[in-house]
Amino acid sequence: MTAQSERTLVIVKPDGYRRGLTGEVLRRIEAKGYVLAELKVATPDRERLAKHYAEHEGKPFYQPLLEFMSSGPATFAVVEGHRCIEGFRALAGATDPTAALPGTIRGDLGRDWGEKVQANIVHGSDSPESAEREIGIWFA
Ligand code: DAT
Ligand code: MG
Repeated sequence: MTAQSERTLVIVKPDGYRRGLTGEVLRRIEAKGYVLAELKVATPDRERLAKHYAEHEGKPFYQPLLEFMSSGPATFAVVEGHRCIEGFRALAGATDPTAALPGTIRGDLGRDWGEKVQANIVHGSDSPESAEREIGIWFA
């Protein structure tokens, strides 16, 4: 990692993996000019998901979120590049895939399936502190 660089954790969630959208998401990350530093496929376990989503504990969508996230394989990537945290969040689009703008991953590829949780294809860290914390959870 260069001095100018930054790292973020990207997850192609189980809905994205099941729909065969992993390649499309990774393509957009690379087309933007970011680098894939680490990559793996794994089914997220409840213990690490609880750490990852600790900020949402107690919210109405928390249990459905853990249920959904542990429902099958996901792709984990450490993405690198100057301002990639903000940049990937822009590529991903708004949390609600129905409202997410066309041109974004969630806006182009996601929708509301009427479930209790937003199945919105991707996760991206929201700050340098979150990124290092989350990379530590999934790439320990
Ligand atoms: P983001 O993934 O855009 O950073 P977040 O951190 O607020 O959003 O929430 C984590 C995930 O939880 C999100 O990707 C989908 C789900 N979620 C968030 N808010 C929700 C809501 N109001 N209803 C259902 N699911 C929600
Ligand atoms: Mg978040």
